[in-house]
Amino acid sequence: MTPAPTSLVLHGYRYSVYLRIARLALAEKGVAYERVEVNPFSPDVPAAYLALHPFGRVPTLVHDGFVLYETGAISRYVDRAFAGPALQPDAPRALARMDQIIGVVDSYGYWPLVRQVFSHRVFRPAVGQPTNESEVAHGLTGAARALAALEDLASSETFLVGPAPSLADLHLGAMIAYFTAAPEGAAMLDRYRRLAGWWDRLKMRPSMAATAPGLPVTEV
Ligand SMILES: N[C@@H](CCC(=O)N[C@@H](CS)C(=O)NCC(=O)O)C(=O)O
Repeated sequence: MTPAPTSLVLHGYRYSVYLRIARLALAEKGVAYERVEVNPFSPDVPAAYLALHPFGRVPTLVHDGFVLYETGAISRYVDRAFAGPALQPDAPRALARMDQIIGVVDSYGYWPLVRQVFSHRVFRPAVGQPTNESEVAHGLTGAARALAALEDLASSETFLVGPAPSLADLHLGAMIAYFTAAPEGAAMLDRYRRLAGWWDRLKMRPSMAATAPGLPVTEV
């Protein structure tokens, strides 16, 4: 019997770092999918999307009717459900380190790196909104703390937890791409030797180019 065709749909906002993490996982696995644009910051998020994601955030993946939200769950599912290079190490300690780095990035990195430094220094000016310098300053303080912890956790191998890219690289990479778009962010990353070398390697991967969101040139 011929297997039923697979439907794989990723809902998300083009400028979302979390959407990009899911897209990076799909790109690294070489999996084709359909994208549906949803802006979670708009006042009228469609009811059909809120039925998929009760918190109204992005992304959400729908695979043959199986609905999954939370980026960490999506990227781990993509890694397990599809063929392609493994994005999670087998060794318990390397896997624990990967999970730890993802947790640190979500809990202590996202807000200062993305929502404070990138949003206020890069995104908001690009869409004609005012920058709050105190958000940038607080973001730089928080970012320094997060990057110092991540510098300590990063392996001395090619990628964050070993010789091959893992979900930790994709999680942090999506955020560092935005953070280093701010001049202060790029200067700060240079002070962390391991992370700076890691980023020089990671940013050259085809998956990074394939998922680059670009920057808005008009108001969103
Ligand atoms: N814990 C969520 C976080 C996702 C998230 O915060 N996405 C942002 C965009 S990068 C969002 O939807 N923000 C909408 C809002 O804050 O209202 C996940 O891992 O998927």
